[in-house]
Amino acid sequence: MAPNPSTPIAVGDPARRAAAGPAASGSTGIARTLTRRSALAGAAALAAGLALPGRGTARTHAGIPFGGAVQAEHFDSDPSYRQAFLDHCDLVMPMNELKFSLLRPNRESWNFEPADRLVDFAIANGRLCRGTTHVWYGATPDWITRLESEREIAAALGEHVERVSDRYRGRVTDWDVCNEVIAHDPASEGPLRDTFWLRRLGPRHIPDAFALAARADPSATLTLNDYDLEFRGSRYDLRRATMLSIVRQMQDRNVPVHRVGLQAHLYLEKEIDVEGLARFGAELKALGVGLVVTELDLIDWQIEGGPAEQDAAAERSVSAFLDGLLDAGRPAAVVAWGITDRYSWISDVMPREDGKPERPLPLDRDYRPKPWYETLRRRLATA
Ligand code: 9MR
Repeated sequence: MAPNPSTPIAVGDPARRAAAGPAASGSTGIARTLTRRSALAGAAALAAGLALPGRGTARTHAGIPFGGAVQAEHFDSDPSYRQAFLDHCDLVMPMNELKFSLLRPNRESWNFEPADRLVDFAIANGRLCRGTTHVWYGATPDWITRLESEREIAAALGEHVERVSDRYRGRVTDWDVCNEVIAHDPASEGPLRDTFWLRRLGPRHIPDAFALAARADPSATLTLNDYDLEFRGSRYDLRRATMLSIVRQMQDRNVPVHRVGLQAHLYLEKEIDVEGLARFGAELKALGVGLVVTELDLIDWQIEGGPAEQDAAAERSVSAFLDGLLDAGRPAAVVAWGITDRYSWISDVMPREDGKPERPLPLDRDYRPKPWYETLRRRLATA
């Protein structure tokens, strides 16, 4: 498809919907479609503050909630790690445990236990909780890819969204319904990412998943999450334009999308497009759609020097990111993709050539706060 951002992405193409089986056509009872007006009113209410879970008392810090993504394996083995979430986070989200392939590794069995423990930890301690993710190409269970018909695949997706939303209703109040649906480079590959879901269900899998999630838990906030939405350059401009186009098309079809999630994996060698990010936030706001930062961390593999240079680059990048982010209003929360440098995907995937430790997260390996994290908390508190 041509890289023109105004090119229709055709999410939820009606002809395909009619041909595509239960979850697509609404014959499973997706009768409860929201009107555009009610979706906008809901989004405006949500912009006024995060809905709190049904029990427990969320910590009522003034300002924008700060959160961290938690991993069950470290939660069990490292008491300091567990404590760090209590010391620092208004919101705690399972990093991997709510992903499709972990919740339902095979067709016969579900594995809710690790996610339950983490969600219970958040709620019992009065923290907010958000969930990732129903549809992500990186967490598609093998058994689904072996299903033969579109109808079976759509039904399996419907069953998943319904069961998971139902189980966590009132506790996981904000879901990344779909994650990373935009092509890495929409100009040459897109605009949508070539995934199992796109190949088998077509673009309609995006609005269908949101409609299913809205029906399963009408009180949930529904987020479309993606990466590379904050830097300067034509690929990033196009990714922002593609996101806006998807949101508009979903709204035109009366499908609720309440927030856009900025993953914010910040490559420190790249320049934040402060004006571009602010404009993006303002355009979403005009559509009644808020922002939430979902996976913040700092990628310092190209930064020469040691901790002082890494932290100085981090401070510059985070400050510019916040300038753009806060310009258009208040993000619902800022969530870091972990809490301590002890545990981060970045050291596995993007290790430094000089062998020095990466410094991606708010706390260092000894749980000492970084200067950039203190800056972040100050700005969130006063925003
Ligand atoms: O950090 C996550 C890592 O622990 C998991 O093994 C991996 C696969 O589930 O996912 C990582 O998180 C990714 C997130 O879900 C989506 N955005 C990119 C993150 C880093 O790869």
